Amino acid sequence: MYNTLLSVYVLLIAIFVCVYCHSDENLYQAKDNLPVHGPNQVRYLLYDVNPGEGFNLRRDVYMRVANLVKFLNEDEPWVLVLPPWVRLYHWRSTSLRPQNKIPWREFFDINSLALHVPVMEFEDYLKKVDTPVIDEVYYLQRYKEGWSKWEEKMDIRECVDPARYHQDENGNWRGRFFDYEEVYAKKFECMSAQAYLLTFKPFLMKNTTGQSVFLDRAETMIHGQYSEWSPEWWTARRSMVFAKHLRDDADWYRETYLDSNDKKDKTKLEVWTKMKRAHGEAKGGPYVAIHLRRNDYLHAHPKEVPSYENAVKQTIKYLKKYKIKKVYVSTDASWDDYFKFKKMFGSDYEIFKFEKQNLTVYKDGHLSIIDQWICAHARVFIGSYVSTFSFRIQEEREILGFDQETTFNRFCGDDEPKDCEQPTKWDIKY
Ligand SMILES: Nc1nc2c(ncn2[C@@H]2O[C@H](COP(=O)(O)OP(=O)(O)O)[C@@H](O)[C@H]2O)c(=O)[nH]1
Ligand SMILES: *[C@@H]1O[C@H](CO)[C@@H](O)[C@H](O)[C@H]1NC(C)=O
Ligand SMILES: *[C@@H]1O[C@H](CO)[C@@H](O)[C@H](O)[C@H]1NC(C)=O
Ligand SMILES: [Mg+2]
Repeated sequence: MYNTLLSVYVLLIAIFVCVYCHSDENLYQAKDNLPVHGPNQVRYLLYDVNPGEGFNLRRDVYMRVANLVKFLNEDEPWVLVLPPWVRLYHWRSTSLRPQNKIPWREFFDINSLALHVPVMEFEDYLKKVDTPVIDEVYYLQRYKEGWSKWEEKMDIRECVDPARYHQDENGNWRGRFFDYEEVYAKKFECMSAQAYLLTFKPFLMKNTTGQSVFLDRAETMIHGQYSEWSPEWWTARRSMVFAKHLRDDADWYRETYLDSNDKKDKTKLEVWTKMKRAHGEAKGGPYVAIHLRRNDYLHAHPKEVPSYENAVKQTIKYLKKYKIKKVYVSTDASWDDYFKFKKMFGSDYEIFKFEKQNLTVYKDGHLSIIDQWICAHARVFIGSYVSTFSFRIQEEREILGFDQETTFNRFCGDDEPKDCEQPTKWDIKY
């Protein structure tokens, strides 16, 4: 009798707990993720990327550096210091909130990143070190003489490009350092490199001695064997979960305008270390999402960018095939262009684009992420040719478990064949 009662009790508790165990509240808890060694033994890796690069290539560079830090931690405790976001080339909207010195937590879930490697915001690094100093800076660059056959190599060399760093009267090195003017470095070198991320590990362990090392132009470092085809790349990618406040805003929009939520769409998020979906498990919301890249893309890829008329035609083909009436438009076009485009669909379809609903002030990076999250949850997605913005959406859909046919689609340019070459299907690897 007592035993039965007890098991009923246990069952009730289990049910009660499990109502919450799957809720999206606090998927990722803060924990002390720094390596458990004496504070003086921990070393810090900092990095930056060519200022001209956009948001979504930067996300790929993060994966390279994160995996380097992961491999370093197999032998020594290193912490990855997250480079604050500064105003990027595409981030032109002027709002009351300046688009510089943006910490990573505004865009990504730091506790999720920390399940992959130890990470720290730059602000926290500055608090930790007292003096705003970085011990060693290496500016990665090409080989001046070029190359005839590709081989891995790295050498300290004279700077090829005009110096981005200079020595002040005290012998300290000054540079951009994410617009933190007080920050300086003790040592600076240019390093010509043609190398995989793993090759930087022995260099950092043996050739550098400072507690903090900064690799500038980190996009020079390439994935090598840890590319999109590898589980290591996907592990780093899966850890890049968007910040909860942005997921929440995008989810709210899906529910309010697109009749879409995780329960119906079978897109419920779990902690990424436990999440493993088969293709086709996710259904997605009843809308076609398109990423229509404009602006600089019109000049960079004129042959592959469709006219608005043609983009409407191509979208309608998908709407008919999947018997859907709603379109979500993610684009960097102006609102004027968007309204023209929207009209071209006529009255048979409903067209949507995220706009702020209240006093929440979004920066361009926030809006990119909200657009990407909404696209990632659509029944079908159509992207733009070789856009890293589209690629990141496609990966998100791989993580959520969509049928690949609904993910790896792109618009064809007006003069391309109607069945133009579609994007490579990058299989998620666990
Ligand atoms: N909100 C929003 N921004 C976009 C969109 N497409 C491009 N952008 C902006 O333009 C930038 C494109 O640069 P990048 O991320 O490098 O992607 P790529 O140039 O398309 O490979 C993004 O980071 C955004 O700031 C879009 O569909 N929605
Ligand atoms: C790193 O140190 C080794 C051993 O001293 C040396 O051979 C190598 O050239 C150094 N690498 C660089 C990039 O300086
Ligand atoms: C403001 O709008 C966002 C979505 O755009 C929503 O998530 C949030 O709850 C709204 N806040 C208030 C106070 O209405
Ligand atoms: Mg770009």
